[in-house]
Amino acid sequence: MPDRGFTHTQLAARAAYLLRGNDLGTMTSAAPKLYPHMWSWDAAFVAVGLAPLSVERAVVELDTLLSAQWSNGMIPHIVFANGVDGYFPGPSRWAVSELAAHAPDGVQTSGITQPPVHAIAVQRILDHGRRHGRSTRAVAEEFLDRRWADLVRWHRWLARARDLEGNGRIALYHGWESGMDNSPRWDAAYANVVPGPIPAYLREDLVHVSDAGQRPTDAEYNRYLWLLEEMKGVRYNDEELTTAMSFAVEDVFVSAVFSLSCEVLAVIGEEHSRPHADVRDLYGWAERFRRGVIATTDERTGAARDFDLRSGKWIATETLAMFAPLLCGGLPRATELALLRTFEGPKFCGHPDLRYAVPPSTSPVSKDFRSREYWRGPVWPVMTWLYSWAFARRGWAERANMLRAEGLRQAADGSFAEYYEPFTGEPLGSMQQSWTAAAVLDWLG
Ligand code: 9WN
Repeated sequence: MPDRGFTHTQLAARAAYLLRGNDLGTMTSAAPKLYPHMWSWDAAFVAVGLAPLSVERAVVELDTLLSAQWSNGMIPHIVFANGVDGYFPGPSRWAVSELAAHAPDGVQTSGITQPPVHAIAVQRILDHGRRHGRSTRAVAEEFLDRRWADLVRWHRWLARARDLEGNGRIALYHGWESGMDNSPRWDAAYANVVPGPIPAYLREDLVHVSDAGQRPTDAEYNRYLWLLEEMKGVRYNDEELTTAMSFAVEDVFVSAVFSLSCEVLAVIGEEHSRPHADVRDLYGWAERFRRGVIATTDERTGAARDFDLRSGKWIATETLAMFAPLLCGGLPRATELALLRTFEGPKFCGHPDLRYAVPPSTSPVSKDFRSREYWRGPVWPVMTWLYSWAFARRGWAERANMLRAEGLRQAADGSFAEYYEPFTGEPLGSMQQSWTAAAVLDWLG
C-alpha cells in the first residue's frame, strides 16, 4: 500500500483515465498541454501502458508511429497531430516535408530521432495478447507480421547511419535525440556549439510550465534551435549530417538501449519464425553494441561514458547514463556488482535525503546536480520503470521489485508528473504526463 495518497486500485484507474484523456484518436499526446503531439519514445512507453488495458489500442499507437517512419528507416522523434498547435518547434520550423528526401507523405514529423525502446513495447503487446483470448492474440501477431520489416528497418538504420565508426555506439546530432535534453552529459559538447543567425522564435514551453527554472534555459534553447538550422542546411541528409553538425556525440545510454532492444526483437523474431537473416542481424547488433557500451566503461567501477565526436573527448558524468551496462549486460561479474552498488548506494537510490529510493537523473553528490532542473537532477518515473523492467529481464527480481515499489510510492500523489524533486517528492514539469501513467499501469498490470 502507498504511504500517502491513492491506493493502487485508485491509481490504476486514474492512470487509465489519464491515458484516455490524452488520447487524440490514433495517437496519445505525450502530455495534454506542454506536449500536444506524439513523441517517439513516449509512444513506445505509452503502448506498454496501454497493452494491459487494450492490446488493440496499444497496436494503434505503434501503427501511428510507424506510419510516420522515414523511408530511410528513421523513426522521427515527433509525429505532429493534425491541426494542433501549441508546441515549438512545430512542423514549419522543422520543414522536413520541403527539405528531407526521406520524410513521409501525408504526415508531419520532426527531423531527428529518439531512443529505440520500441521493441520493449512490441514484447509487452505480444505478452498481453497471449494472456487474452484468441482474437486479441491474433491482433498482436498480425501487428508483428505487418510491422516486422519496419521494425528491422528502424534498427538497421540505427546500426548503419548512426554507428559511424562501426564501433557499436550510436551517434546523436542533437541533445533531444538522447531524450535527456539538457543533461550535464551534453554540457561540454554544447559549449562548442556557437549559434549563428536563428530565425526569431517564441518558446511555447514556458507558457505551460510556470517556473522557467524547471525547463532548459534560453541559452540552451538557442543552441537547440541552431542545430536545427544546421540540419536544414544539409536537408537532413544522413551522409552530410556526419560532418555538418557542430554537435555530435556517441550516446552510451542509447547504445545500451539499442543493444537490448535488438536482443528483445531477435528473440521475438525467433519465436515467431521471422526471416533468419533478420534474426541473425539483430543478434549481431545486440552483441556489437553491447561491446561498444562495455568499451566505454571504467575497469574498476563499471561506469559508462559518452564520447564527444567533435572534441574527441570522453564524457564521464554521474548521471543515469553511467549505468548503461546494467541495461544491456556484458560487464565482468565483479564490475557489474560494483556498478550495482553505486546505483543502490548513497550516490543514487540510497542517498540518505531522497524521499523515495529511485534513481535521480543526476547524482545528488555531483557538482552538476540541480534538484528541480529537468534532466539535471529530478527523478523521471519513466526511467525508474525502464531500469526496473531491465533489472527484471536481467534476472534481478528483488532489485526490480524494489524500484517498482518505490516508484509506485512516488506516483501515489496521483499527479503523474513528468519529473519529481528527489528530496521533497514535489511533482515538477508537466502534470498528467502519459508515460508516467503508462509506467504505473505496467507496474500494476
Ligand atoms: C523535446 C516528450 C519529450 C520527451 C523527452 C523530454 C522532453 C522535448 C521538450 O519531452 O523533450 O523533445 O520539448 O523538452 O526531454 O525525453 O520525449 O515527453
